[in-house]
Amino acid sequence: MSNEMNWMRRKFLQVSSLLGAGVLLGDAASAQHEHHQAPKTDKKNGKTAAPERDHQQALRQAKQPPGGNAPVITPDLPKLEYKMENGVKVFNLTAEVVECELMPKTHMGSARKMNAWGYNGSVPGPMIEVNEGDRVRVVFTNKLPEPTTIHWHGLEIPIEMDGTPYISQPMVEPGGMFIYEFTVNQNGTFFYHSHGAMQEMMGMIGLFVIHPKVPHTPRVDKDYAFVLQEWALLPNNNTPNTLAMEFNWLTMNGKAAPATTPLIIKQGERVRIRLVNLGMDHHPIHLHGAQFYVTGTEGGRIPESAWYPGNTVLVGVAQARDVEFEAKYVGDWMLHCHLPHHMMNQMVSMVGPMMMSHGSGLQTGKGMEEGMGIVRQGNALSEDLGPGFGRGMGMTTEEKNVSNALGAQSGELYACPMHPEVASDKPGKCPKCGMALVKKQLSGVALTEAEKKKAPGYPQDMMMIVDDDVAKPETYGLAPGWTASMMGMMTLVRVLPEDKYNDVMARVKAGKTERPPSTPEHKHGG
Ligand SMILES: [Cu+2]
Repeated sequence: MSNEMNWMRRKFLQVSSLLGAGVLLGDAASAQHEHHQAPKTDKKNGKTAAPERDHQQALRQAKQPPGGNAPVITPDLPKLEYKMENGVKVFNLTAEVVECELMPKTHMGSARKMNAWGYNGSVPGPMIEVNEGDRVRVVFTNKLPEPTTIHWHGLEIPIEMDGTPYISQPMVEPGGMFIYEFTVNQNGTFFYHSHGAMQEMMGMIGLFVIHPKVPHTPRVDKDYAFVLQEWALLPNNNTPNTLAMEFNWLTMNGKAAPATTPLIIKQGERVRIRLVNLGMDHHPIHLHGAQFYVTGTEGGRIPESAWYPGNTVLVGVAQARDVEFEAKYVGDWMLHCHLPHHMMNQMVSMVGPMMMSHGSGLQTGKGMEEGMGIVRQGNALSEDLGPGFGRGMGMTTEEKNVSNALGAQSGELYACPMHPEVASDKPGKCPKCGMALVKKQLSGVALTEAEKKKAPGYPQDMMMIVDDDVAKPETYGLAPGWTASMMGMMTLVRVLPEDKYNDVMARVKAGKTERPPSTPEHKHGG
């Protein structure tokens, strides 16, 4: 009994001291927050819209190299600004509901929007980038409808700052605040996240990158970071189903390919890519066209003697992996999770690739049995056993063709043996070297529709071409139809020769997107 009393008393003191340190300091910090980074809030529904992804972001970041290290570039994701106050880097972080867009509206369908939970109007949250030895203060506000905390994953900091509910701190109630403050004595790729499993699956994670005091060698020219996430979005429903065990939308920094923004690299540059995973699945991330070395984990830098080569790195749940390579070979190289279902959009059972709408909706909160795929009744083609969403969510969907690429490539292709970029649908000579063009591909119409249908499983029907709809300066010069092979947890590493690199970077700087003249203008992200 007296033990229990002691525990209660200790707990009370602990909580009240934390309240004193964190929650009650709110006013000044709150005013500063409003001034500092006011997210755009839609007064009608109280949701905060994700900030317009700025194509010049990478360039702005490049102007502020911290500690002599190459600044970290987070395509499609903002970086959290800070203010210096008496030698402390002060960040303001607000947990809130964020309406984000996995894919913009295309001519194939409406935008895929999602009501996720994130930080400062962003899912995942904005990157926090600091230097080893920094004193960091994060003024945290909770605008969610339920309590939360922030855990600093992998950081060796005092227990009071660890963000484990009740164990190290009281929950931060809706409308409440908490001040996290610590010195960072490590370096590497870390992250912050809510310490509630369901909140994590609603999107509550962000990158926390710490640069070393002395840059690692060999120095990298470009340093990128990605958060890998997965979402279960039921048809006609924009709220992630956190109970799901199967996921139909896979994102890198909050975007599903082909809406991910390609990495623009000059041939010869040394590149680091940091990958962080906090979901239900491990992701084997594969890079085309270059061998890399795994140079870091969630525990920081790996000694060079222990680096190992590869082209696929398994980024397990709650892990970080850094890979580095020299961009020797020109090309638009894919970087993607190699789980087959993670290189697709909307790929769950037979819902169908990228299908945007259905005749009838399905609410979240179906029974546990349906959600877990436990069959209760029915025959082989019943609602339970037939093609359905997830592991049999008790809902069937008629299979239908959604492709706009099937049979789109009719005719023949002729290319120059010396200049692979020269291609023509007619025989002729290369304008660059005068060599005769060689037939590379036969017509794709050799089989009749009737003949095709004899093959079991036809059509797989995975291709959708939406080049114009996702065009941005970084996609300039990609091969027509490139979006047909870009889906899910995927992006492009574009290694360009110097002249093309300069051209694309100038377009990025100018925010200039060139679309074919036939394309009707439309606003992205709207
Ligand atoms: Cu994956």
